[in-house]
Amino acid sequence: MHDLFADPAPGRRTALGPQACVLHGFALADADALLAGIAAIAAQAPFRHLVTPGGHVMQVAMTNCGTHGWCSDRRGYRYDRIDPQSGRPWPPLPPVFLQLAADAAREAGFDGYVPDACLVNRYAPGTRLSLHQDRDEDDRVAPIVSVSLGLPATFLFGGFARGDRTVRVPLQHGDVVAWGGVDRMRFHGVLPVRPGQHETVGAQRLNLTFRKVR
Ligand code: MD3
Ligand code: FE
Repeated sequence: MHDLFADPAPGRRTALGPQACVLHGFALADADALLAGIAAIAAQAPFRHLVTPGGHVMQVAMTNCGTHGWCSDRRGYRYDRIDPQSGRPWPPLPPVFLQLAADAAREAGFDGYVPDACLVNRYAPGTRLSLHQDRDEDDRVAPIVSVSLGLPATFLFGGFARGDRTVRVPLQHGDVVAWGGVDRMRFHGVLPVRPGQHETVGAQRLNLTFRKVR
């Protein structure tokens, strides 16, 4: 594995594949509004550690907004309109979330992007996300747009088989990644988040992933 790039300036972009790119700093101007949105969502649908079908508790804490939320339990992975913890619908996508996702998707070459789900991931220091594909969405071509906030992290950008080589992609507060089309089904993961303090977000990394589920 090698580092794809060191620390590019906001406004730059890095191509990861034909239809995958990093938009460095694209969310910086909206970061505070996004953080306020996350706090409001978490007040309605608190972060929780889901159990995998194999019975493991996930290190990443998760919640959702939008018409569909990603859920996992002993029965499997799925999207559900109802938060199983509260019995109520997930909070709606805040307008600033929808606008940022559409703007980033357009910048990355995907016009008219209207996601119906946003999975919110929270990483404490030491937390990792193992290599996986996102395959629970009906639409496997529409882009997924991801926004990184708080502590930096290193993404693993892989191929179409689990054993394919991976490239390390450093991501920091305000970076946006969009990947769709031919790159949509790549394996990916996150290395353990290193301990630290972010000046506005504190000792955690937050990640929004926008998806088109239905
Ligand atoms: C896709 N989240 O929630 S998203 C997930 O940072 C998830 O929380 C991660 O994977 C997170 O399902 C990563 C950004 C990302 C980065 C590189 C990729 C997605 C990628 C490379 C290939 C495909
Ligand atoms: Fe994923």
